[in-house]
Amino acid sequence: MKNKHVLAAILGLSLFTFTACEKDENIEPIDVFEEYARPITTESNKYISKILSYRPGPGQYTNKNLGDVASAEKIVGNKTALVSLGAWGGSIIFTFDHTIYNRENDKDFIIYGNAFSSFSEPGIVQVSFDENGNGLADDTWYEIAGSAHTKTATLHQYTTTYTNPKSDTEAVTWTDNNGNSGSIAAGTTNKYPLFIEEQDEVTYTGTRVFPTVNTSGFTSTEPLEWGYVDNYDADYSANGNGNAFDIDWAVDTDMNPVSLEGVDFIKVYTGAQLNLGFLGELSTEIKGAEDLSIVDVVE
Ligand SMILES: [Ca+2]
Ligand SMILES: [Ca+2]
Ligand SMILES: [Ca+2]
Ligand SMILES: [Ca+2]
Repeated sequence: MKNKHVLAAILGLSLFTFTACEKDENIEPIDVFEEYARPITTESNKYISKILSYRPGPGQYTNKNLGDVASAEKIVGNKTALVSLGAWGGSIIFTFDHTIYNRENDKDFIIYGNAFSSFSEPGIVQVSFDENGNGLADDTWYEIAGSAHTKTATLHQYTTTYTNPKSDTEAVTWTDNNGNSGSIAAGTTNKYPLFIEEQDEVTYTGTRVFPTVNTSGFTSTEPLEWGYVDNYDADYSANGNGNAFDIDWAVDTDMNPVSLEGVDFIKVYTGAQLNLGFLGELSTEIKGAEDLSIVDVVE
């Protein structure tokens, strides 16, 4: 190194260029996945280990049982609790005690909901790898593009702003980035999430899908084909009403597929904005989540 410095002083820029090239050849690029993936061990648990964020939309359960922070915490470590995400855009972010590995040609995790054959409330999934290794979900998010993501009615880069009525008896009103507006029907308590930081209004961002609703007779909602939470799937109806996801379904913001070796963080948000009359607003529920990639390592 010392000699290089002396030579650099003599030869100037041309040698600087030479040493720069030499440097590039000698330094191996960091394999971010190898560096920061949290391995699966015999001690690893297949269920959620921690809730990182719970920011529901307004809703009939919001601020109450099924819609408060305590309810969110209960989905840790099992698949039989229940938390509601409220109206469109309301979300939860959770992690596991290890990285979920992307299994080749196989699904990688299940999220459990409470859908049944005539009633689905599709939630949209996003995944993220802890690429800066700081344990925080502050990395790039990729959305799981389910069957409805390519439908023409689906709204991408969609935002909705909810306003806190600061009243127990007034509806929560909303406006979106398409110039539409609406409200979450009033009840006897304020339906705006009263435990999030934003207490005047909050803006949620994501994709909005449009499940088919039948209002003749008993109100029912049809499941989307595949790729959503709380969305009836006959294959899993006997197994806690889960929906299984393949990390290979993840896309970037331009809907281009991305290649991820594994994910650390999963976000789920309510994917539809629908008033279902006496049933209240459509809201995604989650009972827990389970890593499937763990079976490759731990029997
Ligand atoms: Ca996979
Ligand atoms: Ca991070
Ligand atoms: Ca619901
Ligand atoms: Ca539900």
